[in-house]
Amino acid sequence: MPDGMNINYDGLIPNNVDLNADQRVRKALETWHPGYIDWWKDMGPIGFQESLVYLRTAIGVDPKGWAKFDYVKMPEYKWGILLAPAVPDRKIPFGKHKGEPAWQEVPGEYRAMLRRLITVQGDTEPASVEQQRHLGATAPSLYDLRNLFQVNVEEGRHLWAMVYLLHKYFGTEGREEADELLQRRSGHADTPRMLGAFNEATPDWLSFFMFTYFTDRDGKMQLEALAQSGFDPLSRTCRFMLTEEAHHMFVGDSGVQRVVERTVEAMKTAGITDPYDIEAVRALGVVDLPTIQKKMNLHFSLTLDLFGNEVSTNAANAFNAGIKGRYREDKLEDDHSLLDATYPVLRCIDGKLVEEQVPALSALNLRLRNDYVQDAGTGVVRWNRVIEKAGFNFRLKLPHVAFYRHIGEFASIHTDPEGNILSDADWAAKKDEFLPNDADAAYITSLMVPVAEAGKYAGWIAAPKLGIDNKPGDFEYVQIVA
Ligand code: BYC
Repeated sequence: MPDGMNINYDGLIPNNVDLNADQRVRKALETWHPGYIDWWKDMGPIGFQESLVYLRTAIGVDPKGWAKFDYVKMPEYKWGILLAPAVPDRKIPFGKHKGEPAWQEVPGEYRAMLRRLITVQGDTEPASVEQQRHLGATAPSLYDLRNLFQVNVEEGRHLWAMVYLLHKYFGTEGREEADELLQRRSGHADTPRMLGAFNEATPDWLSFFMFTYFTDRDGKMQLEALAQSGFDPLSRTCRFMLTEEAHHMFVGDSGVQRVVERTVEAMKTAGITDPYDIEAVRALGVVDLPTIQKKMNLHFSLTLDLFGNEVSTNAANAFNAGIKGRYREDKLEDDHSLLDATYPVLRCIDGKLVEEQVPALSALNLRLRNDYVQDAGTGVVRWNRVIEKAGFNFRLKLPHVAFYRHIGEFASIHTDPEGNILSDADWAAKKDEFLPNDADAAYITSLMVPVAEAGKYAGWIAAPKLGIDNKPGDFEYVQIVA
C-alpha cells in the first residue's frame, strides 16, 4: 500500500499518520481531546446528543471507498486524522522555490505565515458548527437533520485536521493556537471567530442551505489553494478534506434546489403566474422566489469577503513562498512564479468602478475569488432550469461583486445588486429590497416547523430524489432519543 493508506482505528484517535510512533503528538492530542468533547457538548448541536444518527465515517483515504455508514451517537463519532496518500518525490509547484522537493517540515522563515493560515482555516470549522447549532430543532425532515449533523461532525473532523498540524509542527505556539480554537465563539462580542462571515447568524434552514452552497464553497476554493502548498503535510491534509467538502456543497445545492422546486410546484398548482405576487405565494406556505434571491444576495456577498482584499501583499508573499497556490495550480500553464505577469482588478477609484492592471502576484485573492464566482454560478444555472421548466418568468442571479461588501475595494461604497453605485440615502431606502428584511425573516421563521416522521417533509421543501447511501424514502435517518 502507498504511504498513508493504512488507518489505525485502535486508539482514541483514528489516524493514518502513525500516531503510535509519535508519542509526543499523540499525548498532546489526547490532552486536547477532552476540551474538544466539552466544546462539542457546549457549542455543538443543541439536543440530539443521545440520538442515533445515520452518519458516514471516514475509514480510508482511497477515493473509491473511504467511508462507512452506520448509526452513531454524535459525541461517539470517530474524529480521525487522515491525510491523503503522499505523492512520491513531490516538488513545490510554484513560487520562488518551484521545483525544489516539497517540505516535510516547516521551513523556519515561513513558520509564522503557515501557522496563521492553518489557524484561520481551523477557526472556520468550529465556527460553522456554532452557527448551525440551533437548527436541529426546526429540521424539515429526518433526512435534512441527518445531513446537518453529517456536515457538523465533519467540520469537527476538519478542526482536528488543523489541530494535528498545529501540534505536530508548531510546538508550544501551535498548542496555544489549538487551545484558542476551542475558546473563540461565533458572534461573541469579545472573543469572536477570526473571519467576518463566521460571526453571522444562520437563522433558518434556507440560510443553512445558502451557507453550505456559498460559504462551504469558499472552503473548497481555499482548501484547493492550500492543497497546492509546498508544505506537504498541509497539502495532503487539505486534499483529503476536499473529499468530504463535496457533500457539504451537495447539501446546499440540492437544498436550495428542493426549495425552488416546491415553490414553483405550489405556484403552478394554485395557478399563480406572477412570481412577484409575494403575498399570494406566501399564502401557500412556500418561500417566494424574490426572497430566495435576497438570501442569495446576502450569502454570496458575505462569502466574497472571505477572500480578503483584492490586492494583497499577504497573498503575494504566501504564493511567492510556495505556501498557498492558485486554484488548480498544477493544471495551469504558465511560469508558476508570476513575477512579470499582470491581472485585471475592478477597483473603486473616485467613486467609480474602474478596471486596472496590477501585478498578478498581488491579485491572487481576487483570482481565487474569480474562480469561485465561476464555480458558484453552476448551481444557479440548475436552479433556474427548474424555474424555467415550470414556465415562470423569473431568473435567480448572483449579485454584482461590489454589492454589500465589507472587505476590499468596495467596502466603502454601496451598490445595488447590478453594481450601480448608490448614495447612502438611496441605499438606506432600498436596502430592504435587496437583502432579507425583518418581514422576510419573520415569514421564513414561521415556516420552520420540525418534521420528525420518517419519509415526511415540511411543506416548503420538496423531497430529495435519492436517499443517502441509497436508502429508501421512508428510512429513519435519525432515531431520536429525547
Ligand atoms: N474577515 O491581505 P488581506 C471554510 C484580514 S472557509 C476578517 O486582505 P489575506 C469553511 C486578514 O486576516 C475557508 N478579517 O487578506 C466554510 C489580514 O489580517 P492580518 C477558510 C479579514 O491575508 C464553511 C487583513 O485582513 N480558509 O473552510 O491575503 C464551513 C488583511 O488581509 C477578512 C481560509 O480562509 C475577513 N473576511 O487573506 C466551514 C484559508 N479578510 O493578518 C469551513 C486561510 C481578510 O493583517 N486563510 N481579513 O492581521 C487565508 O488564506 C487568508 O487568511 C484570507 C485573507 C484569504 C482569509
